[in-house]
Amino acid sequence: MSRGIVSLQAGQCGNQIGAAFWETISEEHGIDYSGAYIGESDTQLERAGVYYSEGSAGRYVPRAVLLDLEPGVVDTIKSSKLGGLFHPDNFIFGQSGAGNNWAKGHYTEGAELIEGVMDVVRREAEGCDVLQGFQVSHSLGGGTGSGMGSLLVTKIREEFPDRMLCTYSVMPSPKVSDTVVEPYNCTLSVHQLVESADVVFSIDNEALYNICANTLKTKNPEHHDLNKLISSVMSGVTCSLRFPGQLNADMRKLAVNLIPFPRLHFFMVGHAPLSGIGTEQYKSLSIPELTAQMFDSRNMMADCDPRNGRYLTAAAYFRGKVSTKEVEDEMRKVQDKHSNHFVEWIPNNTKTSVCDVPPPGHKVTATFIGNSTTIQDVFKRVGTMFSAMFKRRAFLHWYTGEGMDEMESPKLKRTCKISFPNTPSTKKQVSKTVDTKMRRTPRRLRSNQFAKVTIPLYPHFSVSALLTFPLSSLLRPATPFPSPLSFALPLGPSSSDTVRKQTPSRRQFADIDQDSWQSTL
Ligand SMILES: Nc1nc2c(ncn2[C@@H]2O[C@H](COP(=O)(O)OP(=O)(O)OP(=O)(O)O)[C@@H](O)[C@H]2O)c(=O)[nH]1
Ligand SMILES: [Mg+2]
Repeated sequence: MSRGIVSLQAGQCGNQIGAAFWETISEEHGIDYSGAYIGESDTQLERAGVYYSEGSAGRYVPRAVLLDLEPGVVDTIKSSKLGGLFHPDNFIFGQSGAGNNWAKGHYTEGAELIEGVMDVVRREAEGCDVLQGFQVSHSLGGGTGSGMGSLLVTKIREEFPDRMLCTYSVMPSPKVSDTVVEPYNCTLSVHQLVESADVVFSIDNEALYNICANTLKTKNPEHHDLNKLISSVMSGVTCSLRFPGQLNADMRKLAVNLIPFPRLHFFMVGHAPLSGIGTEQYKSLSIPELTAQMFDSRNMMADCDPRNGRYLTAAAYFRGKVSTKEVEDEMRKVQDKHSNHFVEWIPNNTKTSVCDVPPPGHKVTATFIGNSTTIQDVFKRVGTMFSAMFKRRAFLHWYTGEGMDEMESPKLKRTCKISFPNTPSTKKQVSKTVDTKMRRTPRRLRSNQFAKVTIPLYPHFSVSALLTFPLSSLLRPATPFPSPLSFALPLGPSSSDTVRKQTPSRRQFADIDQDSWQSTL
């Protein structure tokens, strides 16, 4: 009897990383593009039921739901070699798109499509012998994956409150995308994920880009290159659900062991080995080497350095024929050597899992999951860009046009939600809650609804780094909402600065980031 997982992929990014994931695991389970089993080992099928349902004539069908608000990407997957693998009824798409607007994905266009999606989700969930949970892949920067993806997460949470819900959420980076409203979309989504998801694997496009460019020496990395990294992590994280092993973990065990407080469930992930083209054979793949690589900040798929904070908890998933004892000894050694990077108030805070089956083409690999206080650096990066625009109310009309109130909020309050027992000096605050009044559209949605923008705040061990988001800018806009005239002649000290702020570019993001970051400090 399999403990099934239903996989959902929303928007362009979600569908593209979802497709890469299914391609990777189908190869691992010996399932070809028509759903037929062509493998050679019983272990490939033993737990295939976790991700695949069995169709007629022994056909394996991914328990996947593919959704988007525009047909393009879903059509591309349908007509690709992988297209025949999926159930034709599980492709759900709209026509209009969300146009990078979270509000369209969450409240208007997405809300119209969501019931159709939930019908398919229910059918897939009922088809499992025992439902273990859900995984959602999406980006936080666009309109569909972030807006509709987070709506989906909320709906699933309502309908299946006791099932595990984890997301693979791609954080935006100006290095990969030049969509200016991404910080808004990302912030609004994170707020939903704090409340509704059990586990969020925070995959940062900035870090993926750096890995491709610096470690793998890929010239001009593209989505395809980033997605290969993501799919290897997704495959690593899920391997012990999919294959029998010596030391096993499931979604709930992972969550129980890694999440000391419910809102602190944003994990950074890493993978080893990562080697540049043609250099693999020069590297030793011993357990110590793999472990060292796995903990290396350059292998982390979040653009932050774990040495600047502390791990609350961590997990390592080894794949291949390795000795459990050697792995555990090595993990203990790392922990002893770098004890100052692990909080001391959670004894034995690393979890190890060993799965015998390596990914094709490798003898041994390792995937790392860390619940580190430094994940706040990623939020901080997005938050800095958010507040730079928000204080000028830039682009807000796109959101208010969909019925959201412009996040004006004179009486925002900060709430300390969790207190950390026995935490060193800075235990006083770990979360901030900002109540933000947002009125939905009276046409299609409830009016006068209140939503909270709630951002997790990780306990950090230097007082200056307590801020996760520079939310102060969200609390009270620095300038009044600009009039049409001031839009035409925007605010700003010099005319060149004005022009620069009117036409945001990648370069400008970098400037804004640095300036505001310095002023935050
Ligand atoms: N890693 C990765 N990131 C992607 C990919 N496609 C898009 N992105 C990122 O996702 C963000 C844009 O979101 P999309 O997924 O394209 O948007 P969407 O969810 O389809 O929403 P709309 O198109 O706005 O309706 C940007 O930050 C992109 O850099 C991909 O294949 N891989
Ligand atoms: Mg799209």
